[in-house]
Amino acid sequence: MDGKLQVLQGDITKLDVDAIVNAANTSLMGGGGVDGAIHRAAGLELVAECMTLNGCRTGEAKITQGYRLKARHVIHTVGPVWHGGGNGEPELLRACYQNSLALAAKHGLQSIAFPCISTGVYLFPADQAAEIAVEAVKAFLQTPSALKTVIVCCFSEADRKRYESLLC
Ligand code: AR6
Repeated sequence: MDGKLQVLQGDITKLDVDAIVNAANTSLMGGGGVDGAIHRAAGLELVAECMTLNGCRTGEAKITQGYRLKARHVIHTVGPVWHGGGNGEPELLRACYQNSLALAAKHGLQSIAFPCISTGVYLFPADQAAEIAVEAVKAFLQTPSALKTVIVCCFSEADRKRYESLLC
């Protein structure tokens, strides 16, 4: 592998990386969960830039500056809402990781941190989401790009252990 996948437990808004990924909604106007935490920490300039982006479709990704965050950029992606798994949810979640990584690489970013997209209020089953995330990141890291460090930033101990068990 060209780059490295690491697992951390903590608050993604505190990370000093080139980009943190936001588990946003299609409006990009902010919300609860990690989205709310990122907007609170970044300040109102973030929502002002988001207003210029015309939203974001599920599975796609858009980039902004990081404003008051330590992270230089925020990559906003919209995970699928879980409706039982037969509505393309796994493919859409994989696309969130792939499109966020491709956007980071296109901008020459070297480090990126992801939350556990869709596994909060969007109710994607955590085990399946973690498998998809790890597979998508590992596949991306097989191809040469500027990205050297990919972090999965777990909020809960349960998520951290879930990812650690997939990586060992
Ligand atoms: N740092 C890292 N992870 C966090 C943090 C944090 N500060 N806060 C929460 N998490 P969710 P979703 C974890 O619900 O399921 C928003 O309202 C959380 O424990 O934030 O993709 C948006 O606007 C969980 O593991 O995102 C959308 O409407 C993970 O982040 C909707 O929620 C994702 O939980 C998106 O739902």
